[in-house]
Amino acid sequence: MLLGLDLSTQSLSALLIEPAAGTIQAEVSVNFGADLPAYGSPSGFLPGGTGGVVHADPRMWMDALDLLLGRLAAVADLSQVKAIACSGQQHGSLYFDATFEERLGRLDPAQALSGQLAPALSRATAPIWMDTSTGVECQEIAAALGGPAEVCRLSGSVAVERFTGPQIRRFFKTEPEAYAKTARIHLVSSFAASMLAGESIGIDYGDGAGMNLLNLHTLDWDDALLQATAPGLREKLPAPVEPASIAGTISPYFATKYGFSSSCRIVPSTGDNPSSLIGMGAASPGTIVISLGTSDTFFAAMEKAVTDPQGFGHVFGNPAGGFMSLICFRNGSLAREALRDELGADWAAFDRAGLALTSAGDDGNRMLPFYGPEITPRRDFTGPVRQGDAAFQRGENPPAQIRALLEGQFLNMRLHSQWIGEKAALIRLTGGASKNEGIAQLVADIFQTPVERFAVANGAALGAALRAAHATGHALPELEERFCKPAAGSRLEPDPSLAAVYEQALTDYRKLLNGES
Ligand code: ADP
Ligand code: XUL
Repeated sequence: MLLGLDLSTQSLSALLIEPAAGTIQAEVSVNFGADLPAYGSPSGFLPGGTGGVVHADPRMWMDALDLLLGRLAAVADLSQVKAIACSGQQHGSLYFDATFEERLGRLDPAQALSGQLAPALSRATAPIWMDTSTGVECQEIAAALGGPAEVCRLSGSVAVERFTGPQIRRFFKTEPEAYAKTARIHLVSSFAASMLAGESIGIDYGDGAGMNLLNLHTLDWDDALLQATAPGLREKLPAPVEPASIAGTISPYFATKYGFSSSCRIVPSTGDNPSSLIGMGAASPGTIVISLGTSDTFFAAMEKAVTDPQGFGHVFGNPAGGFMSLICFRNGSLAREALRDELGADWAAFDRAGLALTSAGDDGNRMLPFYGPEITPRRDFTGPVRQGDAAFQRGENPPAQIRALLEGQFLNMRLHSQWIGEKAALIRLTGGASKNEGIAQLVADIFQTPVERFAVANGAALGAALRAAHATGHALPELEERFCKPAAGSRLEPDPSLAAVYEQALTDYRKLLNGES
């Protein structure tokens, strides 16, 4: 059996698979808010941060690992686990002093992880991906490199507030003494693997590319980026590692405490989006994954590594080799819910029957579908921008508002993914809104690409389990064949008669966004 763990924003989950049979043997999870209330983090982070600061308590993640493996050991024989891989929320970082490695190496199974590792924290809390406090640091890093385009060319992304490099720079500037005491910096994902291995494990090219520090051409830390970020940084970072490799063997702590075999292997971790790419069966170019969650994300394996000249999209290492694109849209379900509540409507109004009240491209009613600041495109919207007939512009005619919002969202996604320059054969849709048939059909029509939906809810944990299997000798195409199946009857074909309508709508949308109409 192979084990995949996903340390995400709100929970830590485990998925145990039997690769030859293609079966999921066990699935357990720990919810940070509900299971570990003492950390005062109902949504997985410490509330009340000011100036864009969003941090989490790393001790909560340590306790969660003990709790999770205790639950898993109660339902499965962990001595049968050949290898473990982890996935983690991207960009978040943990800071440890010089005692960390030694503490990791002599963990006592009679005690909890948190009591033994927390004393090594040189920064009590960990900034996570929701943190937007580093605008100044992003500008400083870009300036040091001669502009944002150079940061993007080297690292695959312009300097971004949530990315780890700008976060490290802010720590160095605001707490120089604590930074100087820091001997080891981990990402959430590499920290999870390091606990399991009892030694620091390297950072893979998938999650490493979310730091503005990894040079995508050399797949090593980039000296110019390191220097622009903070002094002495190379020594504090674990080395970048090939994702499909064996990084270590399980620590005696976990073998003794939870019954793992002492030969169980630890595979390098990756970020939750790269991991989902594998879990959604999209490891090879040609399949796009669109996740309709709180925010919407778009990602796909890339044929060739190109970067977004506008600086909104990102390029990460693909854990299966090569590269992947990732584009985040902040106003996903957030905006759909805002309009639903504004109109006093329900999700049925966003589904097939509701959308059937209007027609595609509805008489030129267009909307820039943003209820607050957006990151793609990066702009401080304060509410939707409407263009169309008078009633529509006044916010009347609910069916037209809903269609314009949804069309605006997916036209915006199509427009801002054009830099990738590849036509996909298939879209795999996941996340809460993907069960909505009307929305799924709209995605198929606007992209003129078939859409499939998935049965497995936790693509990141499944991706981790498949990576553990891949790294221990199972072929990825066969694993995908067995595990990455669309839900029966979930495939939707695009309506070819709408191709021209949405081509025109895309042109109109672009003009509205650029203020040309
Ligand atoms: P998260 O990003 O928190 O993991 P999920 O992928 O679980 O989010 O998606 C949850 C969201 O899905 C809800 O907040 C809700 O807006 C949306 N949602 C749920 N059901 C529907 C539906 N039938 N139609 C459209 N959106 C839906
Ligand atoms: C990606 C990002 C988020 C986190 C959430 O850039 O910030 O998707 O990975 O888990």
